[in-house]
Amino acid sequence: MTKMNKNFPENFLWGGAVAANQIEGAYTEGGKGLSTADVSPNGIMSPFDESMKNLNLYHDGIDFYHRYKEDIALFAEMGFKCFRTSIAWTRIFPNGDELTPNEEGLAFYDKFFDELLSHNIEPVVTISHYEMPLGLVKNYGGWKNRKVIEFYERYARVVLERYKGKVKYWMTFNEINVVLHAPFTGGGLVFEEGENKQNTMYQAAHHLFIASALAVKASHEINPDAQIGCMIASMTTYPVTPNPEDAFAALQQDRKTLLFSDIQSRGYYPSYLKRYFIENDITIEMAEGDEEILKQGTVDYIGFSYYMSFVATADPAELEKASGNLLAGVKNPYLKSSEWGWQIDPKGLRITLNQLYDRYQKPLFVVENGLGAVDVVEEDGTINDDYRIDYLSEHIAEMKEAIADGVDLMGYTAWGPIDLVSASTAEMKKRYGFIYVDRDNEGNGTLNRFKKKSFNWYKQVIKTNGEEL
Ligand code: BGP
Repeated sequence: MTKMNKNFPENFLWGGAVAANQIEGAYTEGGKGLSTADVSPNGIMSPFDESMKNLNLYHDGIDFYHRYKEDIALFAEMGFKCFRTSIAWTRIFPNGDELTPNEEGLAFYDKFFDELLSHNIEPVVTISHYEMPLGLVKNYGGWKNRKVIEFYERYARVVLERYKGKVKYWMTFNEINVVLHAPFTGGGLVFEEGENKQNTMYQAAHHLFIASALAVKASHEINPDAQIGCMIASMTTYPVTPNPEDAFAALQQDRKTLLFSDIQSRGYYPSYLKRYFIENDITIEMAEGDEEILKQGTVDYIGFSYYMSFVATADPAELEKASGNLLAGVKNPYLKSSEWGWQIDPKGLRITLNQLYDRYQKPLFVVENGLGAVDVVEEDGTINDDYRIDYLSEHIAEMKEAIADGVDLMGYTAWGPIDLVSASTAEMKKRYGFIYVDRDNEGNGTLNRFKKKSFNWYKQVIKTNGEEL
């Protein structure tokens, strides 16, 4: 009998993932302009409240801008093979529509990527992670406006060219499908009274698709050896019962996510989406040549975040009960939830990996996964985050199973290897790190870094290439 391969490949990219706006701080230093995240990190606060109250947490981040060397040394100690971060668009083009980039911003990422490379850590870079220049929102309407494609392409070309000798792995947009769920965060969208929101969101999504495809084309021209992927927030969905009506509701809910990777991976709009547009009175304006651009700009790999799974129901009464619980949706009685109601489902990761690989036959990259929790510093200074170790080891074990299923998996970057400001709550309280950052929700603390119990655990996982979990 042939032996089953349950090992991670030799060159597997173990690491961690962050976003510039959640760690860097220094939000007006180095010529940086304001981004959407600087004024409304979770997309809920009014983006045009100039007083920007209570945003000091976001504005300071964890001061990574000044402490990156110390932090990268800790990642190196854990044995990271790669580190996923984003470039803050507003460090390069402060308002978004300038003709020439800001050299000081470019120089910062040169130093940052050089530091990673000096420790043999590959940078994995998201070109845009929830932080478009506020100038593009105020003056152009964010991704509503086709013109923004041009600005994004200019920005993407500048960074792809500048860092071509340093960065081999790119992603065009973080969680691109979030434009349909958090339209300000995902697309810089602010709606007018009476506007057909659905139409606007899908129109913005179309512009994002074209922009993404143009960045993929640019990357292939600039450095054929680099790989550039999409990045979706995976929302694998189960039917609440075996009733075919519920099964169909789950299929439809999944498609709301998968349409993004379908278009970015296959290069054309799926027929189920065309039907959805007709039934929901959605008309997308496409320019001549768009179809060709989509075809030419298909991604090299599928990146995705995975935190939880979802449940769908066809019963309007059940749906009603689930509302107000946007992220968790309908409750799954078989799963436990995090303190923030995210339903923990390691097996769901194996299912997701298999579904995506069956669908695209392209390499996959788990670029976010982790547990947001409240950590307690004991009197002796230790932080015993066994719950985090359990969460991560159970998910990594399922990745191993998926590899044995035949899935081509490139790597795994745990979300927030160092505590950072949470995207959905804009707080420090919800922590993900292997490294604790001394800062509370009120902004008190030294910002000093401490190793949690999970630090040595993850180090061992990487050292044994996933053998010891
Ligand atoms: C993803 C985002 C990240 C990150 C993560 C955890 O959706 O790409 O930016 O924040 O979720 O979410 P949160 O910080 O809300 O716990």
